[in-house]
Amino acid sequence: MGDRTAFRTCPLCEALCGLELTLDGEGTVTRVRGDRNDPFSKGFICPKGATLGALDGDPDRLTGALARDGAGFAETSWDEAFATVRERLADVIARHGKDSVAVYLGNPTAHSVAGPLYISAIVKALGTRNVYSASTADQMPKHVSCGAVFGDPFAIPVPDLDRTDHLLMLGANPLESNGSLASAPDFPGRLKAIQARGGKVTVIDPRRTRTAELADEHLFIRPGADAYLLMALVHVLFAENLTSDRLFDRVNGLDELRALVAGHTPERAAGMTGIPADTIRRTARELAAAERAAVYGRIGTCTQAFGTLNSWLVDVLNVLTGNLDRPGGAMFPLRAHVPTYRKGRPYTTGRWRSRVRNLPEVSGELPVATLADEIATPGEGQIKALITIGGNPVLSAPNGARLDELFGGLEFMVSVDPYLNETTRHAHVILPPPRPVQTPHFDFALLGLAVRDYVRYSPPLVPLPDGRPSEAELLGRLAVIASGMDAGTDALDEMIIMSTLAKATEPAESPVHGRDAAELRKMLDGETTTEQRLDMMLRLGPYGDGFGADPDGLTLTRLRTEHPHGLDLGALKPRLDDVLCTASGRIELCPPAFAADVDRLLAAMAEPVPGMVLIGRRQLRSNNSWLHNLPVLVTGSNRCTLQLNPEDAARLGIADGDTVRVTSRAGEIEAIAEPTDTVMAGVVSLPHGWGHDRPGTRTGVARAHAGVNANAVTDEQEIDPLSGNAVFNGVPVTVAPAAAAAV
Ligand SMILES: Nc1nc2c(c(=O)[nH]1)N[C@H]1C(S)=C(S)[C@@H](COP(=O)(O)OP(=O)(O)OC[C@H]3O[C@@H](n4cnc5c(=O)[nH]c(N)nc54)[C@H](O)[C@@H]3O)O[C@H]1N2
Ligand SMILES: Nc1nc2c(c(=O)[nH]1)N[C@H]1C(S)=C(S)[C@@H](COP(=O)(O)OP(=O)(O)OC[C@H]3O[C@@H](n4cnc5c(=O)[nH]c(N)nc54)[C@H](O)[C@@H]3O)O[C@H]1N2
Ligand code: SF4
Ligand SMILES: [Mo]
Repeated sequence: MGDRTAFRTCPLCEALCGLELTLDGEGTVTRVRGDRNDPFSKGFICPKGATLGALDGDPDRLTGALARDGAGFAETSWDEAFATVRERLADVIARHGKDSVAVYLGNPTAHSVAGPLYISAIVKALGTRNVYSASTADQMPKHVSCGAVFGDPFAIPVPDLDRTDHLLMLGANPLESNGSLASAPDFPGRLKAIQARGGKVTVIDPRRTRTAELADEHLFIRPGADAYLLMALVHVLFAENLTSDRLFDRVNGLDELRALVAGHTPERAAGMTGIPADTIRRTARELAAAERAAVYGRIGTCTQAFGTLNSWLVDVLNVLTGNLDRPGGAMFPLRAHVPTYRKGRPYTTGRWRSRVRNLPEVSGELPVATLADEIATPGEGQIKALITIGGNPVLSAPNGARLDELFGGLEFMVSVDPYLNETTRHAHVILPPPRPVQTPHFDFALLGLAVRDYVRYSPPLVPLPDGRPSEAELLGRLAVIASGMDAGTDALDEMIIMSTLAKATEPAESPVHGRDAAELRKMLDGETTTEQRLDMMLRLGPYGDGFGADPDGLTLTRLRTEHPHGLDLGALKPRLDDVLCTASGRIELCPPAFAADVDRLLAAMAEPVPGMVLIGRRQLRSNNSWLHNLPVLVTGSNRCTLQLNPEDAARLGIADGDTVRVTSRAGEIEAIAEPTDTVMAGVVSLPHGWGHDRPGTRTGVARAHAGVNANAVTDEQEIDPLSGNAVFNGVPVTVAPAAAAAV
């Protein structure tokens, strides 16, 4: 067999780029290019996507199940691996109860097909309250704010990049990250297009990033101070009568909000943010004056002590300027795979609390910042066993170094992960998913955040070897084991399909209202039950065929055969009525819990300002902790250095390339210094996801470019209390030359 060309979505980040792959007769990827026929990405590709072949063929990728064997690991059969998991989990639960088993879900579980389809089944079957994920190290503040303001934690407005004239962007660096909570292939190109049509891009960031350099204006901000700036912008809109009443008949809390921001003048914010009061006033005026404007805040605004206030105030600005839910503003994408006839119930948090620190539950999980406490603290409900799925919390969680110590003492740990890395080295059983080209791809989570309505399905390109479970089968099997049943993933899928169809026949607005679920079941198409579930979701969705109700509507087969490069479903459409599901049916502009948290913001003004704070930094040719094993990605600018302002370097006696010691409440690390005026004075920046020098891993390239673990100094005791989110930005540290510190 000769070479062949195949197409699929890149699974690596949130940008949803279409890829064109060349595979040889053995199924090895020999070339990767952008898919020029993808209507959304139009051929765009980044250096990471271009290495998908290297990732797919990485010789360190695990090819079979591993079981702990003394100090190391040995390959074991899949059946034996699952039997061990079944036995050991049952044993821990029998002795310590359900809450003694914790689950940690990492970032790739939000990108995979298997994650969104089986995680809730696993969690439900375990019946544990100890559910943790990378979401509380990332975007949880946005879920909590959208949950309160719009009623739905997934109703996250995205900037309508292609039609806006004015983008105010805080804590985001899409030139490196390629965008987040706003899926936009070629984000950089879309920013340049705003400028080309005469619009303005403003970036607020403690670093002059590549995005800031591209922008028309960049304002340095002291880390963690965004809420002061945002409050002041709202203040100016009210004080100068710059608000638009376009949405005022849809909102509650306008007067409360006006009163809340009354004292938050630009002068007050200037002291905290380092941005002059005049500049804040001008920024508010420009935002209000722009015909079509969007405010967009990302991880820099979430992973800090006031993450929820920031996330909320970003949308407050979009509402007050009349830009929410209109073209060129901030809009709600319409997902092809989620029915619109079913409204959610209003969102609440705190339905239960964590055992040790009494932190509220959010979206069914507890903050990853308290995972270590729950493992370390004896008593009823103490975590004794852990399931990790696509996560590397030793390098990604706040004070991951503490987890690194604690994981070694767990009675049982099982990891679903393709690598033997810093986290999975503690597991007793590792269940590796197959290669990317052997795996189907559908962006359940990200399609709801895309800046155009769009859908694409990527079937597996290479068949699985006999007996090798897909990731769906791995996770399905874990769910079945957790529930104590003795069945396969197919049986679980069958139950889920039948109950979903039965429920879908009930609402009067449903396209299959009153129909027979068993008949609908027979109509489902797909080579696996995973594909049949996807077919079901698409057919019940807003563009779906409604199982024949709309003969021209979408089915999985139609998507696959007629739109192998993806289907563009048009620019974002106003859909506030569909989305709003607060108890009042209105936009809650001033939720009481958020207003109350402003007291904390005021109190923080009286606290001493730390002399030096740590922030993070993403790099184009990296992806959190797990692309460092690809030789082409760990060279050049992709380096784990501690950036600091030359003024600070001079004051501390630190020269370029010196080893410096960074100390915080949580820990201490040594890193190589890189003075640069792109970082504001008083701030140091270290990328996360490095620190590949732990013993017992099987990632040779990463080990040779180990770097240091930034999360050995971030502090798990600091959180944003409303969301429980980790604080990675604004961590107080001291920095000194390593030699001097040693004396
Ligand atoms: N190449 C690459 N791409 C990635 C990833 C990766 O690791 N590498 N990770 C992926 C993931 S998991 C995510 S969540 C996304 C994140 O995507 P982005 O949100 O775009 O992430 P960053 O590039 O880290 O940009 C955050 C910016 O916030 C700034 N910042 C830090 N503290 C503050 C602050 O207090 N206030 C303000 N206003 N800004 C602050 C930082 O200097 C940084 O420039 O990227 C995804 N894409
Ligand atoms: N200091 C600091 N820390 C941070 C951040 C920061 O900005 N600063 N960012 C935070 C953010 S935004 C995030 S999202 C988290 C990420 O936190 P995590 O998700 O815990 O960390 P990752 O490094 O993304 O680890 C991904 C793991 O999934 C595995 N994997 C890759 N592909 C697959 C797959 O297809 N299936 C399965 N089952 N596993 C797979 C990889 O081998 C790796 O072990 O880190 C957070 N940590
Ligand atoms: S931008 Fe993201 S989705 Fe696009 S090629 Fe790069 S890693 Fe893949
Ligand atoms: Mo993330």
